[in-house]
Amino acid sequence: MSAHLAERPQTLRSADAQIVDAVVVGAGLGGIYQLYRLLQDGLKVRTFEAADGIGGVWYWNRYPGARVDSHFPFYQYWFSKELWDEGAWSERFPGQPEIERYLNHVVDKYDLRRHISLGTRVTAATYNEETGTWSVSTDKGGVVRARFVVFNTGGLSEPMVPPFPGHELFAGESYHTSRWPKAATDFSGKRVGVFGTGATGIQVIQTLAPIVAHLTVFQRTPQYAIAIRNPQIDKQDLARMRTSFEGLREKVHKSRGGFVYDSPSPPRFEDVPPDQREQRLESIWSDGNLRLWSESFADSGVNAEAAAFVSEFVRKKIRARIRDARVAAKLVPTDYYFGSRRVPLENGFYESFNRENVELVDLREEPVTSIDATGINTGTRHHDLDTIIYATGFDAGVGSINKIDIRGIGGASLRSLWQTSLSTTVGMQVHGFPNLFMTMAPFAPAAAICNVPVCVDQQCNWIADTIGFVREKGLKSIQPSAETEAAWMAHHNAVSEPTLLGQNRNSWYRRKGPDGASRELLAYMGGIPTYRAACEKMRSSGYEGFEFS
Ligand code: NA7
Repeated sequence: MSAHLAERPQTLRSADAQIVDAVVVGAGLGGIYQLYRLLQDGLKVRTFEAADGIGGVWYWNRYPGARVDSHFPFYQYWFSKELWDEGAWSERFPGQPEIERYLNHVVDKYDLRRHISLGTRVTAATYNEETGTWSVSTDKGGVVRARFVVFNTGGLSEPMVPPFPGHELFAGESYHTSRWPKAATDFSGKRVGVFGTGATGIQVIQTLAPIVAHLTVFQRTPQYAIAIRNPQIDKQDLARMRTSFEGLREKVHKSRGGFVYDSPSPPRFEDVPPDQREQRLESIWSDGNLRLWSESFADSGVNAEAAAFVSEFVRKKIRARIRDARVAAKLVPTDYYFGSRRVPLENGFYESFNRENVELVDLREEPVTSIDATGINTGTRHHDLDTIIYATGFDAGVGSINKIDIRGIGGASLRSLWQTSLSTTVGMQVHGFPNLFMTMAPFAPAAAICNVPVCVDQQCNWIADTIGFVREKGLKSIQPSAETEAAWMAHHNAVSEPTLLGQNRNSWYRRKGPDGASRELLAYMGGIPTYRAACEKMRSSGYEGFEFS
């Protein structure tokens, strides 16, 4: 127990609550490393995880075709060379089962399981100003008291199901991709409808198209998807991976998006002669990963002319793969730039629409009017279905935290505060909520503009260092001042809003209001190096601009 927790409030009897130094909420990629790091630092930690297993999104998203879209060897932990060397990856883009196995391996290797309460959802966390501690309640009825609480609850974990009229009347099976059952599901011979053509919907559609009797795809916004190249990883690849750790770790942490490409920094659009631009994009396209998003031209994220050029390049790629020009016209985006929304990877998605058993319904032309016992009504048509799959995404950035009743100084509710004014300091703390930390939260690159294991590594380390600082100095609490938070938000808005991604209001990178209107831009677009420098400055200055008690 830490020295600070010895000063418990009079009202707390030891029989009332378990006492630890820190509570970690979530046992996904972030939570696992957060727990490991805090244990390494000598804290007593309790982790709560709502799921019955380890893995976070890699536990929940076990839908057909689920696969990571960060390429080998970048989607893994960066904290241990030994762990890195044990990596036994089989594909360049591993599937969900392989990543779930990896995360379970990490938990067992470092004997973390005994610190984790599975099947236990945190429902509330209340700060006590007098003691500088948090009381964390769970749905199992227990209360744990801790100096620090860290929400590693994931930026994309609270599913969104559209409130279509009558959806509860459907007599067949319905699934949301991120709450997929563990029991095997057999779709052969079934008439299946899929809502959503984001990264998830694309994976589901291309996987089910050859299996089902009939597939109806309900599309609202067409995507610019990149054709994936996903070869097997062989022994030589793994051997090369093992020799690359140190150099790669340094480079990846300085990179813009959490990947390192074996190529010079991209040139600006105007610096590439017009007759060489297409050739440049062809060469990047053949990589079959997300590189086209970040490396086409140095300025493609802010220069509309460059973005238009890349967009047309991808449109041509899509059109070339679809036989029916009318179907192609529906699948090709025309009203936003490539890269101004999350870019999905695909593997046969477009060819799915050349199949007799696959039908595309453009919801912009014929919106959903209702769902009934036997299927979905759009426009004047009825679609008979046995199964509806909702690949409709998440309450991004805030959903998983807002589900918990978090009360800070003076009993202020974080959920209510964020309803009117969403703000964080470097995406990891919030003024008014001392000793509370979070990863993958709004206004950091980790809000999904970065290869997650890289950004989460940096965030978990910053949080652990900050907690270490408070403990070393014998302080009770730390929180950013209101001015520090306002300054971070002003910086975020200044660097993120002017980008093409910032200007596209039709994307989950922006929080949606209760009225469906697009609100704050969640993703920090200033790049990982700038972000890391800002965090490091806070740490090395002894948390200048923070308040202590
Ligand atoms: P996304 O990318 O948020 O995609 C959700 C999809 O669902 C998208 O095509 C949406 O259309 C569609 N959607 C959402 N609501 C509706 C309604 N009401 N009607 C019809 N269609 C709807 O989530 P994913 O799970 O695919 O991917 C999330 C991230 O996980 C991904 O970016 C990777 O980082 C991994 P819209 O585009 O909003 O018109």
